[in-house]
Amino acid sequence: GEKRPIQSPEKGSPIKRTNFVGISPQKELTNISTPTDRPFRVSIEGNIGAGKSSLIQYFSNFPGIETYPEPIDWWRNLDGHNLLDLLYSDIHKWHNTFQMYVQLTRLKIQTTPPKNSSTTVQMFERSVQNNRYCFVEQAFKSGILHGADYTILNEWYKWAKKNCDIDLDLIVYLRSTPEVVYNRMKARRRPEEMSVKLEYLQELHESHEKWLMTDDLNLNTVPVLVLDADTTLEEIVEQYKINENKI
Ligand code: D5M
Ligand code: MG
Repeated sequence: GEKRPIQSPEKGSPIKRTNFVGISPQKELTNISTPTDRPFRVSIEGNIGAGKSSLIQYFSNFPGIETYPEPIDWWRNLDGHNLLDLLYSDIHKWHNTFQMYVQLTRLKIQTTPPKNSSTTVQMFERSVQNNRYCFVEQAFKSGILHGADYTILNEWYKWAKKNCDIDLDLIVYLRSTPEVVYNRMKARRRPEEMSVKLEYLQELHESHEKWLMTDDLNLNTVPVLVLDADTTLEEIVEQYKINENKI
């Protein structure tokens, strides 16, 4: 069920966690719990190019951890349709279509039972929650998504949250600077993303910040481990190791 930290901030005055690296102090002692009936669920969150896939890849070799990279190949080839390419070719036209499918694929993945009985951790690259509070929120705010589509997506989200077990136990936020990830994205040269502007990454950064760096319990009640993702993968992993014993 719902997990609540002891203190809830006054409405309208969210606590900013500035440059925080480590587990949210508000939630550290009260909020991290190990479920008994299923593996511990972690989602890796962060902007485009923050290093989520690399971190997931790194942990895929650990015993007991099952990793679930974003199913980007499903989005790129849905019965011959490249939804990611459509999205960036005309974002106003295709955003809602893209969300409908991304949401479905994330829901499928996040409700997947563990493949092995020895699995103790399921680690996801992004989440159903991410769709709702990052991409959908950003798109609505910036006028990409019509209010009707926004409302429908939110209704789907609310229904899924209530009727499917999509709870997360920990969010790892790879926190980055938009300019840094913009350069990484350009260097990665994924063809579909070549037209993506810095402003888009800035908006996504803001939606991540609002979702994960303020203590608005309407947006997030899952404990957040914040790592500085402007550094190299080695340094990110080092930060993860330092915090490992707290988890
Ligand atoms: O890359 C994943 C790519 O997929 C990137 O171009 C963002 C895009 N993406 C992922 N989820 C969404 C949603 N929900 N809406 C719109 N676009 C999305 P990565 O480098 O893993 O972030
Ligand atoms: Mg990725």
